[in-house]
Amino acid sequence: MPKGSDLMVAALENEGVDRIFGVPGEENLDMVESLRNSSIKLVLTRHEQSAAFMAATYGRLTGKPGVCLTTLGPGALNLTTGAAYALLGAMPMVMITGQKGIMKSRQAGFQIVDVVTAFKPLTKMARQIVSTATIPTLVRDAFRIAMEERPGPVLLELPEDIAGEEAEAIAMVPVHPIEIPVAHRASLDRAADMIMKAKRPLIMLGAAASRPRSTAGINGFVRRTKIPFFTTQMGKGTAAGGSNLYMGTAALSERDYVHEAVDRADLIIAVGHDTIEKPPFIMGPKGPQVIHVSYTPATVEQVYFPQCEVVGDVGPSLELLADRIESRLPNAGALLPLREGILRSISDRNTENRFPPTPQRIVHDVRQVIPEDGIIALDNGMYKIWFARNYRTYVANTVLLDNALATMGAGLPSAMMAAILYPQRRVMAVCGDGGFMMNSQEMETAVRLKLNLVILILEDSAYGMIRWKQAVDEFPDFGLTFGNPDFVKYAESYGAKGSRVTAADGLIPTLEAAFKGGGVHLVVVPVDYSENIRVLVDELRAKVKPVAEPAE
Ligand SMILES: Cc1ncc(C[n+]2csc(CCOP(=O)(O)OP(=O)(O)O)c2C)c(N)n1
Ligand SMILES: [Mg+2]
Repeated sequence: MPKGSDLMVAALENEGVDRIFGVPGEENLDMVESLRNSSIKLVLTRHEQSAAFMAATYGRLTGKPGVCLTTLGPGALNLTTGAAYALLGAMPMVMITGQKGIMKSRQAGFQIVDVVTAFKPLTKMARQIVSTATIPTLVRDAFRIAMEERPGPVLLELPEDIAGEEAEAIAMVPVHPIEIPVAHRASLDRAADMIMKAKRPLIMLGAAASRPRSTAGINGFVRRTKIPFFTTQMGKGTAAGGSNLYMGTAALSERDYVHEAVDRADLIIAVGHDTIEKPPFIMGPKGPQVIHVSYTPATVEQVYFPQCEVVGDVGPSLELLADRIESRLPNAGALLPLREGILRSISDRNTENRFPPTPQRIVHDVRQVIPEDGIIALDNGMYKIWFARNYRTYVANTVLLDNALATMGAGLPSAMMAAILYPQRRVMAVCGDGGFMMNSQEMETAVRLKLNLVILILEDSAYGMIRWKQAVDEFPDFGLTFGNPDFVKYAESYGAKGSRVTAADGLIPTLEAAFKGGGVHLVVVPVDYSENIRVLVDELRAKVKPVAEPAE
């Protein structure tokens, strides 16, 4: 006779789950035993937070929920940041947590936290499983909810007595494909009319444009309309940035070079914009009109209130929109003359030979060693603005960054997930010395899994981004510096390799050798952050007043 945990694992197999990330506790032991007898691999991590970051990244990259597993109380609560990461970032994820038995209580209140309630504001659904009979339907529902637009995390709590209880063999709920409806004809006609009347149209590609299902239709729309485009931080790569229509990425909310185009546009077609991102531009009473094209209606904010909405499956809806306007847009390229100036300003001084290198030089050098389909996964720190702004992308989802929760600590786990999914591609985690140390213990997991992965650490011995903001706000320099371990020895102690860059022209050969050598290789490079003030404050302030805002 099957037990509850067997049904749970069968239901996960029914969903096509191949891996579960996590740290089991004694309340999960039935589940672990059922997994041992299944086709699903249990991938142990060294902290539940990284299990959640990995599962969420699986969801982000595949469109199907990633799954993570923890025990009750302390283990479950370690998932909170990962849940918020998936919720804000719209990444499908299923979390399975243990709990003490619910039919008898022989340990009183020991370790018991109301996990389901704690996760209500961090999930699309959080439910306790109270009977084995409901497992197949609850799991099916959990996966549907996690996946459907707007995607996000769900939590199922499996108490240990339900997991261990003998159960009737119950049939699984078959999985079938679900198509998303295409936008209504009236909204397409209205949008087409606005675009044909626009004098200076511009496309913006936002976070939802990066969904694996959207990218083909978006590329077609850009190619057929020939309207120039810019991206948000999380929309990078959705249409080939190598194209001659790419105008830049909005890493700041205003007054960066890309905003020269934004400010002059009279119409912005915002494809997949999700207002969880730090605003890529600020709408005002006088600014450009906005057409919101996405899977779900716009969220109206003080800074975003579109005048027209095209709601439906983004790729096919854009195809229908392109059918209406292709070859009927005499002004499509009106903003293109600004392109060269914007891109030139951004690549300014990116081969300068000073040591320690500037962020611009580091971005430039990283691009040299990452092929077009290679993936970089950024943690959160000052360098994220530089990479978002300066790093050109050619393929969707090749820059994994978090401009939603913007949490530190996700860089390494998200890179590890990418390395698992794409073993043939070069994958690099880019971390600050602060953010890396928040989940550096996962080096052991990466080594154990025999991943090919380069970890680049930018060392300034400080929480540099906050130190920058402190200086911008004219506070004295205080309280934001720290010491670091010897990163090379630290890597070696995990059985990884480690290298330190010691000259301006040393980064490219060190990274190249690290990729060629294979395995897990940590490369540490000191960074000269004086450019943060020179470019992102002084230069942009001189260009247009007042000062630029930091990214979070
Ligand atoms: C978990 C978490 N804690 C704090 C912050 C606030 N924060 C944003 S960037 C940053 C500093 C990052 O330092 P580091 O990783 O060394 O990168 P750097 O800016 O120095 O390049 C901090 C503390 C955050 N975003 N996430
Ligand atoms: Mg730092």
